[in-house]
Amino acid sequence: MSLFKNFNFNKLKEGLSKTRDKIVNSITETVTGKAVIDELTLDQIEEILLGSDIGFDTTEKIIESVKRNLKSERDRSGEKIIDLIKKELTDVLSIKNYDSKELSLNKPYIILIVGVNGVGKTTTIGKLANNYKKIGKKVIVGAADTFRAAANEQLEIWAKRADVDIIQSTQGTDPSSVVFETVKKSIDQNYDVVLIDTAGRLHNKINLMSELDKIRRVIKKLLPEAPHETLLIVDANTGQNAILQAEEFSKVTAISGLVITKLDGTAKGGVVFQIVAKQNIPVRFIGIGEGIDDLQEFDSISFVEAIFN
Ligand SMILES: Nc1nc2c(ncn2[C@@H]2O[C@H](COP(=O)(O)OP(=O)(O)O)[C@@H](O)[C@H]2O)c(=O)[nH]1
Ligand SMILES: [Mg+2]
Repeated sequence: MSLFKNFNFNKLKEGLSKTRDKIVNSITETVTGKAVIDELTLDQIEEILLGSDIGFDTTEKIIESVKRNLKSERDRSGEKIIDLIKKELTDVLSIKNYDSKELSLNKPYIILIVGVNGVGKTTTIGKLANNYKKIGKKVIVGAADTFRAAANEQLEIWAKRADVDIIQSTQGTDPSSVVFETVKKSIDQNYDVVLIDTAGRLHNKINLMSELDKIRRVIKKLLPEAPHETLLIVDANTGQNAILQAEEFSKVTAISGLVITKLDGTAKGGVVFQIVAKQNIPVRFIGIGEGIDDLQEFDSISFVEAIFN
């Protein structure tokens, strides 16, 4: 069940149009008019899937399943093949997602946002703040990206747009002091949701690890069960790099969910399947535009439908 009220299937479909061109339209062309799918057609489908960022493992799973079904089923039409592909893709994404009860059971509910520079962390926080605010939550954001000078200002703009509170910082401040202040205030003043922005420096793994460790320790000192979610933000446009980032971040800290941004206007949406299959981390939200309302809760069935529809 969705928590936010902004789900818009048409917008999702529109955002995924280039991904659809790459995956579905090519497959449809290949199978159209074929009453029976032969080996050659299967090879062509495999080639299309391999070129579509969904990854080798998922492609092989799909091809195996299609072969199995071709043997046993009477219906060997192109349509049937598309259905099988959709089913396999949905399966990949259907790993345990988050339980919406958690939000009401934990107050304040702390969400830590991590990811490399430019992937959309601050923007995602603005969009999330807006969504939580709209469902009646008292929200505060913490500007713990103290690395870039403009980071605080950017988050401040988003906080104003979403009409939520912010703990600001100046460049060079210890991020964990900002985190402490934010979480402390959220406890003292009865906030529901806390969103923490962080700096995304992956150039030095040791640094990143110790910084994220310190942030987590500070949060846990105040709230032992928090952070309730640690979301890794990745930019779909970066394709294989997004997969590497998920790998690297998983090594340095526990990631509870993914946010995949910039799915609008990229043909690399297939990367969503590859990241989930490789890291076994659920996708929580997807970004489909730069506007405040362009973040949706992720749902595997609608996502696959939107690609194929
Ligand atoms: N098209 C599109 N742009 C996005 C999306 N999310 C973020 N952006 C853009 O990505 C750029 C970097 O975002 P920012 O939040 O500053 O990234 P950060 O460095 O990780 O905090 C900005 O220009 C955002 O408008 C999205 O879902 N779609
Ligand atoms: Mg930022």
